[in-house]
Amino acid sequence: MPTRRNFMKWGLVAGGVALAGGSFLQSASSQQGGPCPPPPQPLPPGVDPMPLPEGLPGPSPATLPWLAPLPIPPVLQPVSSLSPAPIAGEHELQLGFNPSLGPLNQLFKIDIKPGLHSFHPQLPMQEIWGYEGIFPGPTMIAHYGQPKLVRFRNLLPINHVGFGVPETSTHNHNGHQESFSDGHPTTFLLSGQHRDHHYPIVLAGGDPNEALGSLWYHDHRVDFTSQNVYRGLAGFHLYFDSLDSGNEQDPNPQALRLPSGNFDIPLIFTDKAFDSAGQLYFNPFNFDGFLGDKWAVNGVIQPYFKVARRKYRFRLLNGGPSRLYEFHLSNGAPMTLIATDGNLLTSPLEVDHLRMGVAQRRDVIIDFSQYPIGTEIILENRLEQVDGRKPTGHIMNPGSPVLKFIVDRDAIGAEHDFSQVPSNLRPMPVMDLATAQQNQRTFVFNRTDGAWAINGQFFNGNAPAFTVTQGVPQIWTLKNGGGGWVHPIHIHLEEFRILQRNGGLPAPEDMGRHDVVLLEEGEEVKIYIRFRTFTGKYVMHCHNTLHEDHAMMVRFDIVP
Ligand SMILES: [Cu+2]
Repeated sequence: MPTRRNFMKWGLVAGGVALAGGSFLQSASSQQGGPCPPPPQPLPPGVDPMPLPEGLPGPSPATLPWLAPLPIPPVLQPVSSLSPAPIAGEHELQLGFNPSLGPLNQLFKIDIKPGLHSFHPQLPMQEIWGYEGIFPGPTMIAHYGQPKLVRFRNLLPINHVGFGVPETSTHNHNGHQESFSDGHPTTFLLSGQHRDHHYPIVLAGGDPNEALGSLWYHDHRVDFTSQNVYRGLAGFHLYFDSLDSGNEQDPNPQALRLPSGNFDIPLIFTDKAFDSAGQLYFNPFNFDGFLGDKWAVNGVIQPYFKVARRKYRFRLLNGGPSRLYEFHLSNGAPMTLIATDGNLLTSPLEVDHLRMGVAQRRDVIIDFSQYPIGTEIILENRLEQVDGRKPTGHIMNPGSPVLKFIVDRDAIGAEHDFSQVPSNLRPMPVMDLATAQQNQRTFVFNRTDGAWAINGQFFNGNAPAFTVTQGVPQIWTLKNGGGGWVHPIHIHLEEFRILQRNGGLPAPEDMGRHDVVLLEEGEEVKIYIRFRTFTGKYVMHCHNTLHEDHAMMVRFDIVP
């Protein structure tokens, strides 16, 4: 799908249309099914085969890949006190909650504020919005049995001009937490206000098999989520327990000892666009979805990451706003998938690609010990997509170069690899399907009157569309209402299991626990879910944040 504009773009970045065009044509002809396609050739530096997305005023300024290292967000540290003191009574479940500091009652503070950010050395430093003023925000770490309270303070400028609104509601995505602390879209903070979110870090149903892993937190302000998250309001929240303990030298015989510490790397992928002056560009009026033409990983465009010859755990997150990815390694090597939506599978799965809708997470192990020093491997996105509706169906090879791994040292001394990838990870919780069969609901996600609806209804945050009895197992059917759209559907408070996809069994990588399910064109899935521990208001919505902002969200209330 080359366009004149794309050839111009490649010419700009590669300094020669002939070089870029030749490489593209070779790979394009191989995709069209010749009898003996030539092997894919690596692209010259700076060349991206992805067509320019629709709806941008023009290509973003040229940037060379691999100029900047991959940033790793800092870990959020506790504070000794908060002033004014938190109010215990406003929290539903006060398990372990005690405003006086103790080892089980950690206090944290996050200021939501502007900060200066570099997306790339060839683009100007510019203002973003971030938790603690940085993007990605500081990584929060949680341990089961250690409840905590986080004070979110909105310090965004009240007189802000441009996309984004200085009003925020912070959602702990996939967290099992009370409604008050969930980040409901309509209970947002105005500039100058704060709100204390209590994260009890409890297991749903008290079941250790329900332990969570790779969560993230992001803005959820009704109607403006896409803009505020695009400006930078997103960060990781990683949960650990006695199995997935975050210590590859854990002496506990139950511990999985997955790669940990400096070898446990969160990666948030966000596609961005920039205007001719190099300033971040967004179009909130494209209700189909917004695509950028630059590949940012942890906030930096096409970074490199120097690795030791050992195993690493990567926690991949599609940070949106709208694009789907299909990640491959440029050398064709498999990756070991250990978790979907951050939740450990029963056993590892070898995969050669990762297809991810917005807000989905995939944890993989890559073992670099098999490669000599000097090896370079590129993580590519091969899924061609030119608009917010859906991918074109074309798998590019080679794909867009997103992140480069450079094997640059042996793993010796402090980097010695004590980690393992056990053949058994975490068992799945038991399902009560007999009861669930008697409690079924169907939701259709479709386009209505130029916006986005669920069962024909637009979002109303002020009243529940339906109620669900706490603890009762349910089967929900989620249907893509058609029209050629893809919807990544996210449910708050509890995870679900995919029972069926289009009437058949789910794929192996769908067999884990999820909080997002991708409904591709015409698809229908049946899921098993139940809502435990808390009551109150929660939401389900499309996580193409442009769809979410234009009403594809439903409030439901959990009742005793
Ligand atoms: Cu959608």
